[in-house]
Amino acid sequence: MIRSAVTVCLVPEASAGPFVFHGDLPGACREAAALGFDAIEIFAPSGHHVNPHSLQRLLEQHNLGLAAVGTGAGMVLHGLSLCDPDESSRERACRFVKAIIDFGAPFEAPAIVGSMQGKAAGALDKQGALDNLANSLRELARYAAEQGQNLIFEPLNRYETDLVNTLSDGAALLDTVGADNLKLLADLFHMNIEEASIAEAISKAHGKIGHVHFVDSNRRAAGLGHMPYEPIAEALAASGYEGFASVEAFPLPDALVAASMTMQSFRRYLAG
Ligand code: LER
Ligand code: MN
Repeated sequence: MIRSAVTVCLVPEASAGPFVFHGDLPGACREAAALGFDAIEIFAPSGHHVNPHSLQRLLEQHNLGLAAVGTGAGMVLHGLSLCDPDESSRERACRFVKAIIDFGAPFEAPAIVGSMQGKAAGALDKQGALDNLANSLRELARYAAEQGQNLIFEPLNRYETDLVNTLSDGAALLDTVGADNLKLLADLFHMNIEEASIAEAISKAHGKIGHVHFVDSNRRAAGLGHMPYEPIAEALAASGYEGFASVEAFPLPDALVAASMTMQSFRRYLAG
């Protein structure tokens, strides 16, 4: 069974980012539960920002899970990346992600590595950057495995990284890293830009997908663009995907409409 989740951004510097709820964690949990979501996904400034006991109470109160925790604030706030040519900066990037793994683990919520993969961007040759990234991910996947957790790696579109743009690039990286608990994130927005066929890419990544960002072609809520959801849903079902479909979309026309549109599309295409 695929479960639904909705994103909550707690990073003021990312207030223009593609997250449904911003700033108010208790309010977001209340709305998410009222709309029937199973879980929230948090984008936090660090692994130390949210008090785990308060979060536990909040989630219990609303019967919600924690689907995943984003690590992108390491890049947005501190310019950290897991492919950095400087070893001590790379270590800082790994420490930042480890703190988020520690935060998520008691909630069984994996950390997501998206923009923290960094870019080669001329500073490094691409292979050198990919080697650094693979070494960082190997260390982080081992760290997550010690806590019984997956680590989620997200291919991003070409305007955000020059390293890993497609699920098949991601699958090749997973092979290099060689950790069973390292899984891919299929973000339908990035895939709409990069994949020849979103459904075929999902089918080929069979068994390797650990999380889905459920969104439309224009990064608005599912149903407000031209994403071909039927073949995508069929491909996810055929591959036995049982993780979260988490809405990472702009709060347009507002957060509540975006969240409830997504829930309608989730029920239409992915639930049951
Ligand atoms: C994060 O999940 C994402 O999709 C990225 O576009 C953020 O940079
Ligand atoms: Mn995403």
